[in-house]
Amino acid sequence: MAGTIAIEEHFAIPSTLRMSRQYAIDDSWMDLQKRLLDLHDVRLSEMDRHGIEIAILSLNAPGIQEIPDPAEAARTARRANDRLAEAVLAQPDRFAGFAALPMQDPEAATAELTRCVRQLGFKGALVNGFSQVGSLDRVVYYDDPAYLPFWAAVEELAAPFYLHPRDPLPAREPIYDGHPWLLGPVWAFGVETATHALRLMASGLLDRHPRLTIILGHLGEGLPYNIWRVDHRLRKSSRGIPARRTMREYLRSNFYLTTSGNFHTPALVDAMTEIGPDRVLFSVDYPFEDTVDAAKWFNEANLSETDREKIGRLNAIALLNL
Ligand code: GRE
Ligand code: ZN
Repeated sequence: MAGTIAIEEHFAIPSTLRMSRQYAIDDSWMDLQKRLLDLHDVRLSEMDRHGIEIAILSLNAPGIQEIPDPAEAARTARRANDRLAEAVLAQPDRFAGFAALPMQDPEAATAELTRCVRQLGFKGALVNGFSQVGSLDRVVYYDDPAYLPFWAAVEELAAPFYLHPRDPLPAREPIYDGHPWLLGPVWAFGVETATHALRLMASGLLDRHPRLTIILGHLGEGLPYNIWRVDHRLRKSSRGIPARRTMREYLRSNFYLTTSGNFHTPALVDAMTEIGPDRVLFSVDYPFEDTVDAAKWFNEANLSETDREKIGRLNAIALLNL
């Protein structure tokens, strides 16, 4: 389809570039670097070739979340967001931005999100899972009560929060020892991110802040397929869960899912069935995925043209006020 909007599309600045190296396939690192740093030439021509009118851009992962010093995290986030603002200003009809946030310090994250939304015109934030804080082995997840004022600000700004994957720390996840092929986008990204999303839901955060919007990529990181069973077992034994509603209710009222890197129609149909066709958004995951794979699959998928227009364009326009 023409006029597609893509939601999870990444760039890098020189100081975050190396973080993507481990994810380069075979000898693609030179090319991946070029594509991550490029905010014009190849990026726009790929979009043109595949009918993508607008890309919502975000920093590469784990990005700011991997920088344990809060002051350095805040500085790097500002630098990345300023670079992104420049790119959006140069192509305001083709690009929009999601802010990178220094979640190591909830107050700094709130200030940077406010600056990005109010002054730079960004559409929300994209955060790469847990943050390392103070030292490389100390991690924090955002159901921590220290983040309640941050979430209040996110709700007040009406800014969607994209919870994007990162790998778990090896020291905390011995299940991957000796099986490095299961790390990253193959498997570990999805498990890590789905579990973080369930923590946010189960913590009661969405009862306190019912107008929060959280976006998940990769068609929901497995959650649509498993959400009934999660609630089914919670109904039998809830173990003192703080949340007042079922996890499926939160999924349907507070979440949006994108097609990034999951170009498979049965998975899309399952996501649409669980969450509804108004809460699914097209995305590629450029440059970690090939635009041609995403676009060809999406254009040919067995969907009604009404749903294709919604997922490809209209839902994003409504959610992000484009
Ligand atoms: C992503 O941003 O989702 C991503 C990476 C690295 C490899 C694959 C992938 O950051 O999908
Ligand atoms: Zn991504």
